[in-house]
Amino acid sequence: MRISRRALLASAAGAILPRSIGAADTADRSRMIVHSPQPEDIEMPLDGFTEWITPVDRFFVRTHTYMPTVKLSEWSLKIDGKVDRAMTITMDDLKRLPRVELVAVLECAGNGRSFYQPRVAGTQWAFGSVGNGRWAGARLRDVLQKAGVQDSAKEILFDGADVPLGKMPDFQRSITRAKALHPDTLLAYEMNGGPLPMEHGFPLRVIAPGWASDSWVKWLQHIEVLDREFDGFWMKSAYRHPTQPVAPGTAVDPAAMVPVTNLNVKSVIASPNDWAKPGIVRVQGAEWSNASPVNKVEVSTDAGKTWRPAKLGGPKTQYGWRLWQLDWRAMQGQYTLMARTTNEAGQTQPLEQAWNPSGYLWNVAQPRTITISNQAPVSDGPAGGPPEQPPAAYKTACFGCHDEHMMEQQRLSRARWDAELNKMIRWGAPLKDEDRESVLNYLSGRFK
Ligand code: HEC
Ligand SMILES: Nc1nc2c(c(=O)[nH]1)N[C@H]1C(S)=C(S)[C@@H](COP(=O)(O)O)O[C@H]1N2
Ligand SMILES: [Mo]
Repeated sequence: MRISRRALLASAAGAILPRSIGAADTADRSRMIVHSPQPEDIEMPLDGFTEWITPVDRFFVRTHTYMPTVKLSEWSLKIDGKVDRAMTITMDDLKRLPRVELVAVLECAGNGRSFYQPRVAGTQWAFGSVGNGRWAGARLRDVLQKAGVQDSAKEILFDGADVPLGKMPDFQRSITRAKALHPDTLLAYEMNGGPLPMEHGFPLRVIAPGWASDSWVKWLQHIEVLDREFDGFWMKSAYRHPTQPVAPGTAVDPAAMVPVTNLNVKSVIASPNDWAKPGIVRVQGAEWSNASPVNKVEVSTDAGKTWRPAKLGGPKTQYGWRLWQLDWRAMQGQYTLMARTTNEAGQTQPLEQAWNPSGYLWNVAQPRTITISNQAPVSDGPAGGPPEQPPAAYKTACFGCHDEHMMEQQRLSRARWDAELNKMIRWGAPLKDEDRESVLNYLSGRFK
């Protein structure tokens, strides 16, 4: 593919950051929070939680590497592995299968990562690496049945057309046989009534409703049926979380953790954000869950001492989110607002967040401080003095694949920066041993 040569060049030379790889995308960045322009990680701001279906130009984007350019005329889907008939199918073949449409929440496992203490490395999402989409496509089950899944099948492995940077492992993800054969697991070619936009996986992506979106592989071009657990990096090292409580800040052996699957029950307050005028204040937001629909949200304006049910809106669907609102008579003062959701299975948001090493599945009923006054409070400007001069080695070693957005958003201890340097060197960052100390000093001094 065209991109691989450029990616190689970028990692070898540590040179210019390619600006426009892939097709133009439809997200309106001026209304989004940009964590990294390339690879592209952009977040929906809080007001997005007032719309039932998240429009494409407001939908968050998460990419581990540069977005590929996929031309439908050159695209096909290969299905092989433990099947009776390995095959390659086209979009026309897919569209001849029954078309299924459903509304489902797409949420990154790392949504809310920036709130974890101690901080962990990764995209520093606040609330908005989540959206509610309307997806349509063929059932994965129907495609797999065409190929004939053998009895030994255990996992289904997905690979997209995106090409890794440097020596970074290719983004490949597997799901269980049971999830793959579930009638709601789709291969979607449509989003919100139009063709799947490029940045959301054109021409085809996996829809694994109720599961975190790291399983919703984009730009899908290869499905392999495996008779074992897939042992690639993005299954065995990344996207794993502990099943037992762990002490905050501790390192946990990936072998002692399980892959992230189901989403947690969760709600977000869209508004008010931090200030409102006295009077009737509309508290509103969205709530969602996994395969068990949400059916209740309670709101507290006194830091959890008392709770009142909010009014639900937005149609009820199995996997989609619902909107909610409560009109609150607010007098001058400082308040702590919370919203707490429960699903039909009786799962409810915790009041304390358990910590995990990669900052996944944040879902605490999060206290939000709000000032009720006639005048907006003056906020403090950004803290910190003028930036230090970075060592020369930093520029050559660290700007071949992405710019400083990646570093800037992190707030890490020296030990965590050290681990991050190891990861980037493994992926191909050209950092010489003798320059390591100065780069580590810079990063841990500046982004702490
Ligand atoms: C070979 C390409 C490449 C080079 C060179 C590189 N990075 Fe990265 N880096 C990446 C990619 C790709 C990501 C995004 C990974 C993802 O989204 O999962 C990333 C992400 C990051 C992140 C975000 C946290 C994370 O682990 O995803 C940090 C911090 C970072 N890089 C720091 C650095 C530093 C410091 C250097 C120089 C020592 C560097 N990078 C050099 C490819 C590179
Ligand atoms: N091929 C491919 N699929 C992918 C990814 C990726 O980097 N490459 N990122 C995954 C992750 S971690 C998330 S959160 C979602 C983001 O989907 P979106 O960009 O459509 O919002 O896509 C998933 N599918
Ligand atoms: Mo994600």
